[in-house]
Amino acid sequence: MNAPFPNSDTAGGNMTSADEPLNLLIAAPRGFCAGVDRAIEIVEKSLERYGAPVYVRHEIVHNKYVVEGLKAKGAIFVEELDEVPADAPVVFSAHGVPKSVPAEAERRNMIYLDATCPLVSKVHRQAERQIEKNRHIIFVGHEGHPEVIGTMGQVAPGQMTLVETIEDVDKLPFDSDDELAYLTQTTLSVDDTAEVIAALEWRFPNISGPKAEDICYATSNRQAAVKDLAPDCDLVLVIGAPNSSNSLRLVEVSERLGTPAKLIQRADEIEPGWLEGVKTLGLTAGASAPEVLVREVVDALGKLRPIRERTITAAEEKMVFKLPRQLTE
Ligand code: 0CM
Ligand code: SF4
Repeated sequence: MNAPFPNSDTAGGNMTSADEPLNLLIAAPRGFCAGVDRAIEIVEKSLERYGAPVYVRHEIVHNKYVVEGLKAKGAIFVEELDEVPADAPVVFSAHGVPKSVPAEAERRNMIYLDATCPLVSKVHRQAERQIEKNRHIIFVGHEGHPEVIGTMGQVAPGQMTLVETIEDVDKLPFDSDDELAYLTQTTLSVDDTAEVIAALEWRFPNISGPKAEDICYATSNRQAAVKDLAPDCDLVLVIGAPNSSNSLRLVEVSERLGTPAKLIQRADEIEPGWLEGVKTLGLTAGASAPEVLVREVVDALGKLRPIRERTITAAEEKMVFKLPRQLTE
C-alpha cells in the first residue's frame, strides 16, 4: 500500500522530535453505533418522561463517560433488578438480559424499558426458533459477558453450550449427526469467529447457522476500518473501555496486523513516550465511545506534536433503530 502522506516513511524506529508532524489516520466508521445511540436515548427520554431517578440495570453501554453523564442527569446504575424499588422505572442495557429479568419485572408490576440492541434481540429470537426445531445451540461468545449471559438466558438451562475457541469445539460432547445449530455474540472478532464456525461445520456437517451472520454491522465495519489503516501506522489508539468487547477486538485486529495498539478510555491516559519514533498514528473508537472523546484525544495529541489528520473510510453507515413504543406514544 502507498504511504498515505507524502514523504512519510511508516517504518518507525527513528527518533521523532516534538516539532515533527504526526500523521494521524482516523478510522471511519468509529464510535457510536445505532444500538448505542438508541440505548442512550432510551435512558434520556425515560428521565424526561418519568423524572429522576430512572434505574438502569448494568452500564447502559460500556463507557464510563456515558454512564457518568447519565448519572448526572438522574440515572442510577445497578447490576441486578432486586436493587431497584418496585415503583421506579428501570431500563435494561443494550447488551440484553436473560428472559428471567423482564419476567421478574412483570411479576413485580414494574415499569421497564428494554434498551437491548435490536441486533442482539434478533439473536435472541433465532435462539428461540432453533429450540422450537429441537436443536441444541452452540453459542460462540466470551464467557461472562452480559450479552452472552442474556442470550444464554433465552433458553432453558442445558439447551445451549458456550464455545470461545476452536479447542472448545474439539471438546464438544456431540455426535456428527446430532441436531445442532450455532449462533454468535454480536461483537466478536470477524476473523476468529470465521475460524470457529469453520471448525463447527467441519465437525458437524449438518449444523444449522443463522441466515446472515450475527456479528453486527458496526462491529465488522469498525474492524474493517482498522484493517485498512493499521498497516500504515506505527501505533493505533483505540478509545474504549476494558469491558467493551467490540473495543477490545479493535486492539486485537491491529496487533494481528503487526501494529501495536493501546486501549485508552480518556486522553489523559496517553503517555508522551508512546509517540517516540511514531510517524503515523491510527485512531479509532469502539461502538460505545462518544465522538467527544475522539476530539479530546486529537486535541491532546495536538499539544504533543503538530498534527496532519486524514480520515480512512471503510464503510458508510446509515442505520437507525426505532425507540420502544412506550417512549413514542
Ligand atoms: O458488547 P460490548 O462489550 O462491545 O458493548 P459496548 O457497550 O462496548 O458496545 C455496544 C454494544 C452492545 C450490545
Ligand atoms: Fe447493536 Fe452492534 Fe451496536 Fe452492539 S455494537 S449495540 S450489537 S449495533
